[in-house]
Amino acid sequence: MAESSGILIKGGKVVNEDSSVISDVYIQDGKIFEVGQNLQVPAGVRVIDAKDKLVIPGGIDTHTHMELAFMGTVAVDDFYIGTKAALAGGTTMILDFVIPQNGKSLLEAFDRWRDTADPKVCCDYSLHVAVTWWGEKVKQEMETLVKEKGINSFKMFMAYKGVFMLEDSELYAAFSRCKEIGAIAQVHAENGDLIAEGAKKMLSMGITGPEGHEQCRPEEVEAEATQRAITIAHSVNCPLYVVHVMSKSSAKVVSNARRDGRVVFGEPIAAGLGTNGSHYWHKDWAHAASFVMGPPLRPDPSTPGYLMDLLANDDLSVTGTDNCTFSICQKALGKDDFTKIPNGVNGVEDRMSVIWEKGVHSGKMDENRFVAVTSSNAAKIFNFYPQKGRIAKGSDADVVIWDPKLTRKISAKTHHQAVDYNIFEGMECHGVPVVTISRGKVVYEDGRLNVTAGAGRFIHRQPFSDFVYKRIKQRDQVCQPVAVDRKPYEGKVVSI
Ligand code: URQ
Ligand code: ZN
Ligand code: ZN
Repeated sequence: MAESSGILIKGGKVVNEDSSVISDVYIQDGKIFEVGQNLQVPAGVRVIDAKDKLVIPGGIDTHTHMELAFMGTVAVDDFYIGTKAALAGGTTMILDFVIPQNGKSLLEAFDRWRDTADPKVCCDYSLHVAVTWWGEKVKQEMETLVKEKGINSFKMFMAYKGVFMLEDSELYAAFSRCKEIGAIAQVHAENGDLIAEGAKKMLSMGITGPEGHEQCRPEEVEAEATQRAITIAHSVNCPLYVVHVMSKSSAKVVSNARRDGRVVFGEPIAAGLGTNGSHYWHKDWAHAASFVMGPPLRPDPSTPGYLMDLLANDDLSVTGTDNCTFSICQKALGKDDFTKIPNGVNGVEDRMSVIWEKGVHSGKMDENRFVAVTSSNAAKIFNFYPQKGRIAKGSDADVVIWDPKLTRKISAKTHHQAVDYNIFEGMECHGVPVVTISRGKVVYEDGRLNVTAGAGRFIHRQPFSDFVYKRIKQRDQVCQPVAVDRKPYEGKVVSI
């Protein structure tokens, strides 16, 4: 329950994606009640001094997989621990994924995910739905999910052959359906056929370690699929969202497409912005395996800086984490065969600090762009802005008091996640949340969490987000191909 007595955040610098101003923020009944100078508030209101601190919209993580059953086991960060850790890191909303088994009902899977998550989440959340197979039933259920369940995003996999992967003709049909119902199409962009062949080749050469994982699916396998998805989406005039952009090659494909006017958004994740794939060659198997995810982190050490540069200048748009965590004993399912290492890494607790350190403290972006890429753009793309993603009168009171000068050292020894390692182990980050407020309740302060399982709400989203669909609609009006009006040909025709 949101605190009924109000909170006054005094003297901080309120940072939105488009402006920074020293201002008080008055919170009442879970909402931002007023933003302004020297606010007068009723007696009994708790006052939090935010002098020399930033007051930012709570982070929105666009991409998590809490307690996902995958590759023979279940991700250890569940909806309770995962959202608790998110709040400790300054993230106040996650967007997770419903992933139906091939051939199974999307609606039934959605209801199962809701039943699992609702009693456990400590912060607000929403769900994307994966289209893991194609048929008339899927087409119908996509419309029901949009019209009745508040879904406006669907993820199609171009990888995981034989498990989740769709063929191009199915992608064409699924994207067409997304366009009809006003949803955004998301893709896991890797060529699943090449991955399957590459993995067989690695294993046949006796390469069974994590170094085989990256080498069997190099950057061009990701970039090729990214280009293919963009081409298919553009052919049906459907907006596209490329999840976990992990390489320079695929990031270039996204930025070139945006420059060509395509409606496409690229989502780098904390892992790709904060570390790289050289760890796959680490001599310690457990260390190397802990970085295994798909698409892989890239060994080119210039990748994190390059992705951050593109994120800073809006070639890439928004950040998630793909938090899908398997402890070492689970990763060990693949100790003799890298294709059996459950794919996924951590990030949900550390995303905001990693991006502040590598993005803002490095001088690549300013505080306003930081808010855009960690919060506002997610709310705009998935159509719940400014309910979230902004410090403004009437918005949800998901607020973080951020200390840009404070530093913290990331470690599995101190993190709140369930997973027993941290891919950012030892990283010193400027930019630390000192207070996290979730729908008007202080849930994190002085390094201590005060959360309630089930306190989070499911956020319904409407289709046809203006931020995504305005150009699409304009093109539907003015860019339709038309037949040429000409006299019929009356000349000779060869006989066959
Ligand atoms: O592919 C995904 O996004 C899910 C299955 C998480 N695992 C991963 O390695 N990215
Ligand atoms: Zn994926
Ligand atoms: Zn994912």
